[in-house]
Amino acid sequence: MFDTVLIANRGEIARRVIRTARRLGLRCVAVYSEADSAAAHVAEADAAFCIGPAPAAESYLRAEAILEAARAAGAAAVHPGYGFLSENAAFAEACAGAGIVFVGPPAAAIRAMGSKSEAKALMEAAGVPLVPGYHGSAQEPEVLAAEARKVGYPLMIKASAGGGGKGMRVVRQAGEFAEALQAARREAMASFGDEHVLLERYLPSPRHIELQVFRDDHGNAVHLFERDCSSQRRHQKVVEEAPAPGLSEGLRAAMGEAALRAAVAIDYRGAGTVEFLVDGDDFYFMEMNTRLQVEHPVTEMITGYDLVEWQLRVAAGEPLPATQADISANGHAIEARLYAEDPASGFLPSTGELLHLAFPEGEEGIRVDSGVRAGDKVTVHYDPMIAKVIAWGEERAVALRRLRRALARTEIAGVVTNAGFLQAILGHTRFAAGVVDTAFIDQQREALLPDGAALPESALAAAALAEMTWRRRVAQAAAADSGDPHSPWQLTNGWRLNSETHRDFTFHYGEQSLAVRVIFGWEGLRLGLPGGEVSAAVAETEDGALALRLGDGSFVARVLRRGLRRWVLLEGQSFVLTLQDDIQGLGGEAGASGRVVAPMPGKVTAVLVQAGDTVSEGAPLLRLEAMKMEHTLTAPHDGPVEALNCAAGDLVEEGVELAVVGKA
Ligand code: MV4
Repeated sequence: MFDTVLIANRGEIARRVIRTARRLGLRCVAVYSEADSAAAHVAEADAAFCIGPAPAAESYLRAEAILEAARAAGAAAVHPGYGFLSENAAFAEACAGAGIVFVGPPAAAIRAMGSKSEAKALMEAAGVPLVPGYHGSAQEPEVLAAEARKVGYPLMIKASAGGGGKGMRVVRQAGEFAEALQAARREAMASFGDEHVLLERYLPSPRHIELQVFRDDHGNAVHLFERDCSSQRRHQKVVEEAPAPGLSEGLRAAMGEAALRAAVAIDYRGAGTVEFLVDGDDFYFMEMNTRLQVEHPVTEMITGYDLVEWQLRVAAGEPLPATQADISANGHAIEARLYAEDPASGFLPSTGELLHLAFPEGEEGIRVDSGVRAGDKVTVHYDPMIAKVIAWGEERAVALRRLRRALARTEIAGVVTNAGFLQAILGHTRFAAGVVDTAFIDQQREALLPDGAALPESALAAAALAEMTWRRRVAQAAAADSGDPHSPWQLTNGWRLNSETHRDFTFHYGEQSLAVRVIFGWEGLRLGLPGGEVSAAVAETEDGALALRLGDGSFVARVLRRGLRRWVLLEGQSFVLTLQDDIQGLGGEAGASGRVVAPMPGKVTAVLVQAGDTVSEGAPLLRLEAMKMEHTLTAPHDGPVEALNCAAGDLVEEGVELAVVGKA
């Protein structure tokens, strides 16, 4: 085994590889971009090398910089993780050229699977079933049209160099073929620089079932059963599980054998995945991924093996740790991928700082693989996956319940996530019944997408009570500082003033404006909510959450604040509210320094002053459109506008300094 391994990746998979390498006693070397200098994978490594600026093309994709780091660190092996350089044959070759072991298959095996047409020809020769179609080298439109007639309709045109659905076209009838061919070719050329296509009979709603295979240098080859990854959205996997529900033993065995034939045919080494389309009792080779996959934990949970350990052992020339007869599947595992993306706005990635991040720890049958910690930023530079939450159970229904509960106990503030979408998938009757195919998510869009429903009153109440609690704490601290023992803020028994008092808050949620009155009554707190008045109580828990009572119901929520935004975490969901306030009232940051910062990400719609103007306190400086509202940012005090760092039309991040007002 090697002494030192370099992990040519970041985030969740870099941490995952470090975990196993460390357990095996290896020294772990990380590489990182300038944006990742404070990332978890860097902190956890024994040594780390910066390999360039944030864009992946200038850092994680720079083979030369990574090999230089490997040489400098004395690494004997490079683990590429998934994505980035993991399926780059030239990188695998460059590692070999530098005398460093690439933890993955030989370059030739990567190349063999890189072209769909050539892969299909190899698989056909190896006796692996293919979707009937044409994958020849002749590409003249007349030849393809004649082949299309043989395949029959509906059919699919696929870019040979493609993957992930790019350059794919469904053709329903012969009359549409010529035009679809042109379009598919254009797309293939633009995406891959290669206009070669193949034709296949179209399967309207197949399942995506993939086999985990492993092969060593000693002629041993095994499979570790299948994963069902049919729950995909735009070719992005969302939920994966092992084993595939309802798959017959006959089909499972046949697919396992076919996957091994595929691995042997290309003289494969290490971990690989053979993807199949399954249609009833038929299965067809789709493609082979020559790397460890994101969803490998479900296989680990049902087999009990550590696949990263297997990868490292095989790369070091050791034989596979188990034979096919040793390997059995135990129970069921389901994985859900938590992404920083907003289902309500077409799944746009959501960037920002993770203000709070907590996963259920140490629960039976639960595993969480995450690449980030609270305080880290989700940026536009990398994949927005926050974590994989994986649950195991003796029975599928148990794994499913455990996963749903684990997601409900996951708390994420600072970015919008797909947690609600995941719960909707996992809670769908078809998912529970285990009859999901690749058309499921599209077909069930309506049922799975958030309906933009009203904010739960409990979330609004939590926001108001958190605000009250926070302001009281600030005021108490101020009173304590002032040393006035008679200040009402010194009272520790609540708010016993001479008469009932109240405090009004207005929050914005989407398009809605919601008023809440917190009433400090003789008999205790009451809340005036849109639905009426209700008695209330609030206490802080040890870990900073709020234990709340509303009428007869009790619940726990957590409220995080950033500028005027409030993240209310409740039952695994997060609600983003904006407190209506005069923005200069935010004071804190702006007040003393004269800095005027964006209280939330948004668009500057107007700049009302010029640098050098003299303004007085409260004078409007800029307008910012954010969270669907327009805010006026005002001068924190009298003085000259010393800096103006934005122009109308600019998109600004939260916390960015927009202007500075100097002292008069
Ligand atoms: C297909 C198909 C139906 N018939 N091929 C999509 C990604 C690419 N790697 C293969 N894909 C498909 N190929 C034939 N002949 C349907 C899909 C497909 C799909 C496959 C797996 C998982 C999700 C999918 C979603 C839409 C379409």
